[in-house]
Amino acid sequence: MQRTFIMVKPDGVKRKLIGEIVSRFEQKGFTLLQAEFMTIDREKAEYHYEEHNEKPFFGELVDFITSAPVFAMVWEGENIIEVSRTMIGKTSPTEALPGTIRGDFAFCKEENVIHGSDSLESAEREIANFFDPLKLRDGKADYNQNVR
Ligand code: RTP
Ligand code: MG
Repeated sequence: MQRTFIMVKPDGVKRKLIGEIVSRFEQKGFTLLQAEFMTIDREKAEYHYEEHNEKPFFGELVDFITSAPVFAMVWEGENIIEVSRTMIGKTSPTEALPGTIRGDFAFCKEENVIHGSDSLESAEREIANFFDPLKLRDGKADYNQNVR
């Protein structure tokens, strides 16, 4: 069982896509462990996107993600890191396929609705950046309701 960090970005919150996104993850059988609206400070945002800190778009990326509240979540499920990246779709709207979240809702690369961790290491690191891992809900009680 894996955990991952999923975040509805400021554009997704403004466009009222939280319900749609939570619904897709629930329908897939994944379990929500933690969720919170938060306005990210620059320090947390720069740490979150640290791998991009040399890129020309880094400043604008941090400006955008700190510009308005995000809806941050921790989800759990089998192979959820890889599966959630598939559900989210490619970074650019010109490549994100219909049926993926970005394919269905995003129309620009800089504001693409949702973030999902891309590896076990980044999931652990990102969850710890935004939540106290010791306070995560135990989702076990939900699992017998999953359709498999
Ligand atoms: P994310 O981390 O937000 O889930 O997105 P991702 O893995 O699909 O893409 P990543 O390569 O990690 O890039 C992080 C975010 O930076 C913005 N970006 N802008 N202007 C550009 O060329 C450019 N390239 C990337 C995107 O908003 C991307 O989601
Ligand atoms: Mg990324």
